[in-house]
Amino acid sequence: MIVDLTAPEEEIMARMKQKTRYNIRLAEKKGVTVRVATPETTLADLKTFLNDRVSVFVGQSGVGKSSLIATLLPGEDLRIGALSENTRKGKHTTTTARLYHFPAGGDLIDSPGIREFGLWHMSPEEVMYGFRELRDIAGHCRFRDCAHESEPGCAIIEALENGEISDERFFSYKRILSTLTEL
Ligand SMILES: Nc1nc2c(ncn2[C@@H]2O[C@H](COP(=O)(O)OP(=O)(O)OP(=O)(O)O)[C@@H](O)[C@H]2O)c(=O)[nH]1
Ligand SMILES: [Mg+2]
Ligand SMILES: [Zn+2]
Repeated sequence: MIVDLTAPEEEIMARMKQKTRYNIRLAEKKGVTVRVATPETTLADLKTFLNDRVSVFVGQSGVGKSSLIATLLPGEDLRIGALSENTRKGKHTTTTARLYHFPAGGDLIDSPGIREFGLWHMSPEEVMYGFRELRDIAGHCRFRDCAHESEPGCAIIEALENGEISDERFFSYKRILSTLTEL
């Protein structure tokens, strides 16, 4: 069950990466039923669907997976997270998957939100690789493991000060790096 209570189903499907759609078809071939929960989905629909089977809620951080489970299972104490003030996205409140039992039958797994760009497995070096002009300049930093923060002999900081690289690109790089270390 894909949970995204922010948009209609067609829009959610259209927003998905091709690889995600491919994986969904693969899962369906193996007998997994994939459904999308949207603002139109009623609690009654949901209860009927979840009854007598093992389900897992997946969806971006902050779409309300844990909130839905808290509504379905009022006795359970789930962590619900506020959205980030800046991005209006979730802050990866649920960090591990957990299975809940319905008294009337059926199990439901709450899972940590998937990261929007699927970058969580990347190292800082791999992120830097995507920023060609930064990558070339970083090769000239004095220290090989330079974090380009305030190290002496940092070629990136020098290039920023000279205007050789744009602040925008550098901050974009920094922002992606910070999402990798959120957890
Ligand atoms: N307005 C509104 N806010 C909601 C709804 N569902 C959840 N929220 C809010 O959205 C925020 C995130 O909810 P969570 O349930 O923690 O989201 P999640 O999908 O479990 O997020 P992760 O655990 O980070 O993957 C909280 O501030 C909730 O109060 C909803 O239907 N409407
Ligand atoms: Mg959660
Ligand atoms: Zn540097």
